[in-house]
Amino acid sequence: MDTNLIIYIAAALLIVICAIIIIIIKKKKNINIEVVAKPESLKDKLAKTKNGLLGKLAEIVNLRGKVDSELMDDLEEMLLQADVGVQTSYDIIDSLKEEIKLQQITAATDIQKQLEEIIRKLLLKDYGRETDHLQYKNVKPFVALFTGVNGVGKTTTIAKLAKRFTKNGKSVLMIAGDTFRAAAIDQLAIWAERTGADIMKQQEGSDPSSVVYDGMMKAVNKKYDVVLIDTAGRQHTKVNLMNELSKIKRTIKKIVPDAPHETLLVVDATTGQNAITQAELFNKATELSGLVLTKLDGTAKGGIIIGIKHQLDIPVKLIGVGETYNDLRDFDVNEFVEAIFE
Ligand SMILES: Nc1nc2c(ncn2[C@@H]2O[C@H](COP(=O)(O)OP(=O)(O)O)[C@@H](O)[C@H]2O)c(=O)[nH]1
Ligand SMILES: [Mg+2]
Repeated sequence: MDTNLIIYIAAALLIVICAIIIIIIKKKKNINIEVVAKPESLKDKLAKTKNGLLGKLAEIVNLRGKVDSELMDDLEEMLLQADVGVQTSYDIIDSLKEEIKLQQITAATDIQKQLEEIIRKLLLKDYGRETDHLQYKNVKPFVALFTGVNGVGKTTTIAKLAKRFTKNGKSVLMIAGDTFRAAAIDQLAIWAERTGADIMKQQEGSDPSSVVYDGMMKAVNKKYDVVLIDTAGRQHTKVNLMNELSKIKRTIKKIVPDAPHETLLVVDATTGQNAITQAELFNKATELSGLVLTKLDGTAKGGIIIGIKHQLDIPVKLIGVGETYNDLRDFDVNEFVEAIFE
């Protein structure tokens, strides 16, 4: 055969093979692309709280013009309305007065930067430089127990968290410990399917500790990375709540002695100071390791974050700022302060 012809055929074959390889790579890439909406910035999500604080601040500063006791009273009222909490608001105003004296500030317009720094310092003092994220490193299975009253966002938070873990290649088992209503079990099962997690469930009305036991056994035997336990929100009395939560915890510990690694109370930020009351009640019933503050997107009461650790000494670990998977964020002091003040 003519050597030229052989070269032509070889070149043509090479082009065809390259084209096939490119098509295969492109197809694979397409499959792997996950369609996730671009996360909105925290600033957008916290717009209502920001307006409640900064919008109000601008009004007050314009009205008063100079630094005096009336300005201070207005600022304290503003913090209280944003649900910062009585003691924390008082402490912030106290620090502000000191700063004003120290730096000899006379114009009300210079207050904003001072207030921002005081709140940042207060939060950094409460939280340390490191943010208090979930303690899931170096433990397997990582076990997180979710508690909280009805409708605060426990099941949704579990779904968002499950998605975060499965996206990173971790195996997740959800346990349907809310056996109070059949709908609660079904809701969790749907989320498990959507997020690529597995679920352990029993029928409505069964003992929560029994399903927790089965789930924990499965998690250990099948070597799951993460276990997320849902619980019922409705409890008739404090005594019931206390008994049920301690029984669930004892059951978990029978199988994994150092678990649960996180006992999280989910609270709805829109309920303001009521969230603090719930945290106090639950913390008495069972030792909490952290809080999840949900629905911060829909409220001007986001100032509650500023006061909560100060008042209760329980850190906010996660914040919920909407209903999509992207809307569960680790709580970060600097990111929060910047979202509110800039
Ligand atoms: N806007 C908003 N809605 C949320 C958030 N978290 C939960 N929800 C909604 O709150 C409602 C109750 O949530 P669910 O998880 O069923 O509460 P549970 O009873 O504590 O399990 C649902 O409609 C959720 O979509 C959040 O961070 N922002
Ligand atoms: Mg639920």
